[in-house]
Amino acid sequence: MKTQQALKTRISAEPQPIEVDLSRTALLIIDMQRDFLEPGGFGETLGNDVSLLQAAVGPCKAVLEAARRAGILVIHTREGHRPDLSDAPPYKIERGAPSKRIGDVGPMGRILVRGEPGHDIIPELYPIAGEPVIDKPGKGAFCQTDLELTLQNAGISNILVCGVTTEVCVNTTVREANDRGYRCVVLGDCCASYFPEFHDMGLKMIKAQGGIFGWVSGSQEMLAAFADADAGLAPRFAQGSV
Ligand code: TIU
Repeated sequence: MKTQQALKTRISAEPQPIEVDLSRTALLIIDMQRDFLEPGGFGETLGNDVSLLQAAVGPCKAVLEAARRAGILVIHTREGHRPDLSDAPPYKIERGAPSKRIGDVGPMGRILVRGEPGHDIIPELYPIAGEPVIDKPGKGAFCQTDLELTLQNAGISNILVCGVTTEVCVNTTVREANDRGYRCVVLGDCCASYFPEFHDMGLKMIKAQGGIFGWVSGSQEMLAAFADADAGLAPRFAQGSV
């Protein structure tokens, strides 16, 4: 992070706008890996149409570039396992009837295994120096990782969440983060699912009941919030920002 100075802004969101200090805000990009977004990876072995996830790439890239310009902490996650699969629960490997199982060799290397081409983040959103990459064995990014330590060390209290899939790793991570005291703003068009109806419901679940797990916004709203902060408009929102 380039600055620790308060950089307050207001994000238009549902169920209500949220005022945040960008110096205490991280962008968390969940599992934008070739294994989920490209043919021949884990997502496709499960029987999914991976092209559905492409919709999130452009909006995610726009927010990523704005976050980098603003100097906020950017964190990427990757779902995957050790080559010996010692951190993969047996049921995760055995369950269902995928065309290839975790650890099998596919066109992008071994499915969902760290170090393989398919496990890597897509080129459009590739991490740059200074952006932590959290490898996670499960769906939630807090489970058996050092994400929380990384957030604490950076003084983060707000998380902007993007990535795939909306109802699986995004939802699980938001629920984990919410219970740990983080304010999560999920950028809806920066997330995607193999099931459009699950994407819609996944977002609705987060913002229902007064924002039971967090807030839902979008890339355009977030870009406007970055621009407001950049233009020095934010002080009018200073009261009560977090
Ligand atoms: N299958 C599915 O929808 N998702 C996952 O297995 N992982 C993530 O969401 N990253």
